[in-house]
Amino acid sequence: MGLFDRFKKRFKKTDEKEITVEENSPEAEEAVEQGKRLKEALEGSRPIPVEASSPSPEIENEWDDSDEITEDPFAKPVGRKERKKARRAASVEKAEQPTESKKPITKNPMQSTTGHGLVAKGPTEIEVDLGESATKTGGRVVMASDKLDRILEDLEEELLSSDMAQSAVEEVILTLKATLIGTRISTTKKLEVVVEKALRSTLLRLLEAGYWDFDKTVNTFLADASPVTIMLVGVNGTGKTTTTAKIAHRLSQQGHSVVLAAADTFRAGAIDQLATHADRLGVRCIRSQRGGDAAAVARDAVESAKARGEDIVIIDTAGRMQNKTNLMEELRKVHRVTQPHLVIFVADALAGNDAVTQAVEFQRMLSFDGAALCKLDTDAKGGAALSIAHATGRPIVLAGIGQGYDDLIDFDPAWLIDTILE
Ligand SMILES: Nc1nc2c(ncn2[C@@H]2O[C@H](COP(=O)(O)OP(=O)(O)OP(=O)(O)O)[C@@H](O)[C@H]2O)c(=O)[nH]1
Ligand SMILES: [Mg+2]
Repeated sequence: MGLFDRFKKRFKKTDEKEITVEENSPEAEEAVEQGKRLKEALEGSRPIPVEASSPSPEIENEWDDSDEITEDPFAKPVGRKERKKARRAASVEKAEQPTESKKPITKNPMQSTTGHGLVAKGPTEIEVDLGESATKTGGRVVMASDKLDRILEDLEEELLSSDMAQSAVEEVILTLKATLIGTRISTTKKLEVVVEKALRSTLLRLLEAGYWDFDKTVNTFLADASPVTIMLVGVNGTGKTTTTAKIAHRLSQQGHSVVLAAADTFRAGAIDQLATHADRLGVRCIRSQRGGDAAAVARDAVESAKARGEDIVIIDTAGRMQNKTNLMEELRKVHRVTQPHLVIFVADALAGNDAVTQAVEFQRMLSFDGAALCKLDTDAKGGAALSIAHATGRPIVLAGIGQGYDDLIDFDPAWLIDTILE
C-alpha cells in the first residue's frame, strides 16, 4: 500500500463535519481569512536557497587568450613535454590566485554558476481545482481544527518515512495547511480528493522550482559558443562516471561531438573506467597518469575540444566526501580553471537523507546548477529528491534509471510524486 493509500484510509474515517463548516457562516468567513493569513505568512518565510559561501572567483578565460594552441596530449607522442608541463602548471597556478576582476556568483536561479542562462522547463499542467468552482452553493469550508492537525501529523510521519528531510516535510505540511484552510469543497467532492490534489500540487511546486531543461539548455549554450563544458561532482560511488558516459551517449546521439575529461586522477582504475566508456561510445577521452592534476586534465580537454571545434566536454571528477576540505578545494580549482557551463551534482537515490546533507554541503562549497538523481530503478524511496530540491534550491534535472547508456532520462517530477504517493 502506497503512502497516500494509507493516508486516505485514515482520511476516510474522518467525519467531514469535524474539519469543515457550513459555507457562508461566520466560522467559514473566519476560516477563509485564516487561510489567507497562513499563505501570506508562508510566502514571507520561504527559505533562501543555499549559495556557495565563498564563491569561486571567476577567471576571465585566462588560457583562452593564449596564442598557442595546445595539442591533445594523447593524440600524439608528446615532444615538448617539459615546456608544456611547465606552461600548464603556470596556467593552473594562475587560476588559483584570486583575481581583481571577480564577478559575483549570480543569485538568479535561472542562471548557471558561471552566469549562463538556463532554459526553464514549463510547469506540469495538473488540475488543481480544489472544488471552488463547483461550490457556488451548498459547499463547506475547511477550518483549522485539532482533527486537521492530527491528520496532517499522520501525513508528516508518512512523508518522513519516505526519506524526505524534516525541513522539506515541514514546508509541505505548512503549505498544505495554508492551502486547505479556507478552501471551499463541494458536497459532492470528497474531502480526501481535495487533500490529495492539494498535496500533489504542493509537492510538484517543490520539485519544479527552478527546473530547467537539460537538452534545450545545452543547445542554447552551443548556439553561442563551443565547447560547452559540463562538470559532474558528488560523493563516492553515486554514479558520476556512469552518468558522464550516459550524457556523452545522449549528446552524441543528438549529433554533437563529445570529449570526456578523466579528472578523477585519484582513484585507482577511475581513468581506465572512463576510457573504456569512451571507447565503447566512440568519443575521445583526455587523461593523465594517476595522481595527475585534475584541473590540468580538465583544462586540456577544453583546450583540445576548442582546437578541434568539438561541441561538448564532460568532466568526470573524483568522488569525495563533502567534509574533506582539500578535496573540495581541488574541485573548486577544476571549476575555476574550466568555468563550466553546467555543474551537475550526482546524487544516489539510495542514500536517502544522506544525499540531502551531501547536496547541501556541495552547494555551500561549490554551487551546482542541477542534480542528476541516480539509481531510481532500485527500491529507493524517492523522498530524497524532494528534499534536495527544497534544501538547495536547485532542481533535479536528470534521472538515472539503470546501468545502460540509455538509462538516463529527464527527471519527471510528476512521476516521482506518483511513485511516492501511490
Ligand atoms: N542501478 C543503477 N546503477 C547505477 C546507476 N548509476 C550508476 N550505477 C552504478 O553505480 C555504481 C557506481 O557508479 P559510478 O559511475 O562508478 O560512480 P562514481 O560516482 O563515478 O563513483 P566514484 O568515482 O568511485 O566516486 C556502478 O556499479 C554503476 O553501474 C543507475 O542509475 N542505476
Ligand atoms: Mg567515478
